[in-house]
Amino acid sequence: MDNRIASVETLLTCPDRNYLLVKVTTEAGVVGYGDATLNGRELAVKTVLDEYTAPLLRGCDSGRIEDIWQMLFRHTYWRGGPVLQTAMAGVDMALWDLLGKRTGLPVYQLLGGKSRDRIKTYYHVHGDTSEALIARAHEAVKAGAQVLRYSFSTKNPFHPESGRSYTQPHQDIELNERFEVKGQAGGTMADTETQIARWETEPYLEELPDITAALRHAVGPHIGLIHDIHSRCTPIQAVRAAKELEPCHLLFLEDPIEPLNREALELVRAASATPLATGELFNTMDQLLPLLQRRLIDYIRLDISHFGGITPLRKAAYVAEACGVKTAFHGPGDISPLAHAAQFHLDLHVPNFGVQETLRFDPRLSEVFEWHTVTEDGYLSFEEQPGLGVAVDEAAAAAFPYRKAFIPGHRDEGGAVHDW
Ligand code: KDG
Ligand code: MG
Repeated sequence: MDNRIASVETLLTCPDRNYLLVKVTTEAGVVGYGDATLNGRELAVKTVLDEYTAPLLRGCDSGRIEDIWQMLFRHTYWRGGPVLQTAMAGVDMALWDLLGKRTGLPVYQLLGGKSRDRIKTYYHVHGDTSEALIARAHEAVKAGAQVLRYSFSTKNPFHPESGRSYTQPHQDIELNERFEVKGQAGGTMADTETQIARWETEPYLEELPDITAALRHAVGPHIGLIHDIHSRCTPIQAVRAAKELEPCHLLFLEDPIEPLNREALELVRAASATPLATGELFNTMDQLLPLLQRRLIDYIRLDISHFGGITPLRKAAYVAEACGVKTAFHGPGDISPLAHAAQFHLDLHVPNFGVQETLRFDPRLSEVFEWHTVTEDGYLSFEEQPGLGVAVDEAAAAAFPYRKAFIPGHRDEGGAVHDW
């Protein structure tokens, strides 16, 4: 069989939101797919892939996955950053998918086999008020959820007439009896230009401890609770939040401060025993390594599409294992089912798996992607197939053309830019 790469192509599709897919085909006609979606900057990644990566890869041995990763990372000289790493991720996932299809094995088997039988997941619950949030949490727990990521809206003290108007990002869910979930990421897509919402952190910090305590009381001690501050605190505000949430025993507090201000995590760590998680904005190992070496976090929130693919994510998980840190890979709506599937394979394999964020995609996605997962009692399992196990219908993908969209932004009441 001729395993040399014949072509690397990109497919841009927008069934409900934009996804950029990479398709690698060998001379023997075997095809692999990967996800290269960078929400709000899809065309930049597409240009890298079409103009620079595809010509480099033609004729390479598709089985030399590590070597290709190293070549793409190091021969460009300009390495790292979300655009280049997302492009590499798409190729890397496609090559693992292709290897699985060539050998007839699921990717987790190629990685070294299972360390567990099923994957503990978490979904988002959101309420505009504490009561609404608790009602949502009860529904989720009744449907089998064991871990919940909660968010809420905060009263606007400057404009009380506007009600609860400071809202955190969330991808809330609709539940059915088997805890199959339905919904899409809230507030991650604006049509033609960046939409601006208002945000002030102090009013939110006033409400956070009481709402969390009420939620903990409502769901009892055995449901894992996760809260994502989404970079909205200064370091000292984050210290306050972590200390005040300590009695609520969170599974973890995510991105309490701006993730690239890594040094400041030390302050939060020193101040409280609230477990910490970060990493969804990291693209390369050098961003993560100091946090692991200094034991500043408990969970790594990297995601496969922005960290360069299966090859580096696996290494990051192994290094985390050596440091006693678990995985909680980022699983938002703005990466495609191919990326979620690739993470599920790693979740099954890595010994230090912690929990997996996930969602049920918009039903329109099932026209483009065919994959089979089941979640029962909060645990996900998927049907075994060679490769990643996600079939892509290219004609359906082409029927949903790209629509330019931007991630919304935030400004404070004085009009200054605020983290999202
Ligand atoms: O596009 C941004 C989303 O991926 C992000 O807001 C989701 O923070 C997120 C999470 O933890 O899922
Ligand atoms: Mg997050």
